[in-house]
Amino acid sequence: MLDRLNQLEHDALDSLAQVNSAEDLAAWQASIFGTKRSKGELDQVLSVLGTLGREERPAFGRRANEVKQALLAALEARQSVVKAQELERQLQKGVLDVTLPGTPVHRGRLHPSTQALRRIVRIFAQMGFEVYRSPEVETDENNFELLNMPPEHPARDMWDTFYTTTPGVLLRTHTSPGQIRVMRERYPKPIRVVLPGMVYRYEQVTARSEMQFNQVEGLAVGRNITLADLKGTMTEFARQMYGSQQRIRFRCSYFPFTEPSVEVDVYWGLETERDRMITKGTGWLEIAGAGMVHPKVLRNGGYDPAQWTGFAFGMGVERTAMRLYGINDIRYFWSNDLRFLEQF
Ligand code: FA5
Repeated sequence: MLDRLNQLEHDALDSLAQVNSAEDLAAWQASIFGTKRSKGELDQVLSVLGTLGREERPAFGRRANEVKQALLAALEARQSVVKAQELERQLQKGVLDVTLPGTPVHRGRLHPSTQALRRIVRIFAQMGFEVYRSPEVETDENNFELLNMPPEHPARDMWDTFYTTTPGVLLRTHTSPGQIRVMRERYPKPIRVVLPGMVYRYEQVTARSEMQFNQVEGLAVGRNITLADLKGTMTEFARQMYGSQQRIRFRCSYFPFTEPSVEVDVYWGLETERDRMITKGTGWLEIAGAGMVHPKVLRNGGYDPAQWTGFAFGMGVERTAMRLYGINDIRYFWSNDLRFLEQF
């Protein structure tokens, strides 16, 4: 019986030495060790164990184990040889061209609104404005009341508002409530901050208006700040953002929280029907509302209007980006179309 084992080992090692491919290797393994469905040669030899006499069994068992281990070790060694051979063959055939570029990994990038917002903030940072973060979910008090719009004030109609189910809590319609937060925190120091972030309005969406958009609020409070400072700041901003060729204008306007109030427009052009829609037929695109901080608002922030003055502005980030990149429909920003997003 031991002879049969020895013979099996000898023959199996012999045939293994002839194996040169992964398929042949698998076939060899199945023939010796068997598969789920069929017995291998080793099993067949081992099946005689039951027929052996008591004295023969230990020696046979020990030897059978040795043979099994030897064959497994040989299989493993052959596997690495065959693998190396296969790689060598593929290289010879030129199947694997290691100089080919790999599968490209799609890299994300910043959203055009974020890019524009950062650009705006960078320009103001150069002029000494520091970034101040304020929340998107606000109180009615900060968003309206302390900005000189008591309940039932008709000016509230300028901002159609998303209210939450908690009374007195809403999604901010503009970044201006941040003015109150900064003033209350910083009093009695002079202030020069910008407040960037998303705002929400229950509005009809058109080529020039969205339901959600970013604003950058600016606030400067000091001892001798005048409208000339506001004008100079906005003019310098436009020069840095668009270059000195860009025409801008200041138009009289009304906001309950500034006095006097202006609107800042950039020249867009008036050639196509789309230009007419975007600029309301004027050729000018409004990018910001602004003005001198209303005395009541200064007081609500803790600053005595007899001693302090200030200017504020609220700039639309997507509008500003529209002019910068020549985007003629604001709806592209949130429509999540890669053909648009990948251009930035
Ligand atoms: C305001 O929101 C005032 N809080 C601005 C302000 C701040 C005035 C500080 C005075 C002092 P207005 O609603 O006009 O104002 O919006 C300001 C800017 O946001 C607009 O000039 C425009 O650029 C942008 N904007 C307004 N509505 C939309 C909209 N629906 N979609 C996209 N951008 C908008």
